[in-house]
Amino acid sequence: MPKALTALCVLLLFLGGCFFLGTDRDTAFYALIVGIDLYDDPLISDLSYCKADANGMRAMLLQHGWDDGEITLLLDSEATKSAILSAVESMAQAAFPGDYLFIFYSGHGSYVTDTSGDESDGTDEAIVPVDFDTGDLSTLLLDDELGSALSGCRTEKGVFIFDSCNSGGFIASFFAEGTGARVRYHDIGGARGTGSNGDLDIVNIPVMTASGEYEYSTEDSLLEHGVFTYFLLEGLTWLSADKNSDGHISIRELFDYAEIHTKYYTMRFQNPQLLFSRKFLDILITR
Ligand SMILES: [Ca+2]
Ligand SMILES: [Ca+2]
Ligand SMILES: [Ca+2]
Ligand SMILES: [Ca+2]
Repeated sequence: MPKALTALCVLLLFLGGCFFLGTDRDTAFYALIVGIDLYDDPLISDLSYCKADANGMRAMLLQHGWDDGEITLLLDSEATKSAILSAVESMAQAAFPGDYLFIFYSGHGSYVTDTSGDESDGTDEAIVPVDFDTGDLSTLLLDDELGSALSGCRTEKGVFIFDSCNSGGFIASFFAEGTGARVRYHDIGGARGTGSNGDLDIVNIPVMTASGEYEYSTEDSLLEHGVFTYFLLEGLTWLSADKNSDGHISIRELFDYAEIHTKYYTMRFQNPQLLFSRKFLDILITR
């Protein structure tokens, strides 16, 4: 089913910089992994595989050399708006230049009318924390708020991954400026889709989203995961995404692998998006 709310829709997955350069002993690693299946508000449909996504991503980090102490895991009732924001702020403040930040979110996503004027399409995209109250839209976690939590962050290394509906709106519209053609890459400081508004490019850390700005992100009972996350995990587990066969998986390799499989599996219902900084596109995801 789509990870969507009624008028609002969400599937969001922050899956980020998994693994990193093993040769840099001084690099500190910070991961935040969030998965929400069971929502407090009875008006919100529960999801089935977001915790599986989060647990799968945690296992993948551990397999690739992360230490448990480097990973903050928030599942279901733990994943309140304040807990998520505080974890993001803590990571952003603790990281020194060159440190690695990994954020992964799987859960509902949504959008609401933009009241701050930062969105050319008039809607802010959001993730839906477990304590979201359908009677109070301020309990959503807006892309603006995530951007603020990252402000002052001193590192540009890592990756953020969102497996949630409308998550492409954290980056930009997937329609190219001028031609209107669909795009999948958005270059910080270069060519990108329309509607880019600086929500998450406040730092230069790459962002992967499971779907475009106006799309659902889906989970699947055969895969027992969000579709995009399933293919991310597959690409990492068997190093299937290692296109140049160097034994490591770069952000570009991982995105390309999950993107093409997600598009085929969903018959182009879902079009993943990547925001990248050219100088960091080939940062390794595997340590
Ligand atoms: Ca928007
Ligand atoms: Ca915004
Ligand atoms: Ca936005
Ligand atoms: Ca490679």
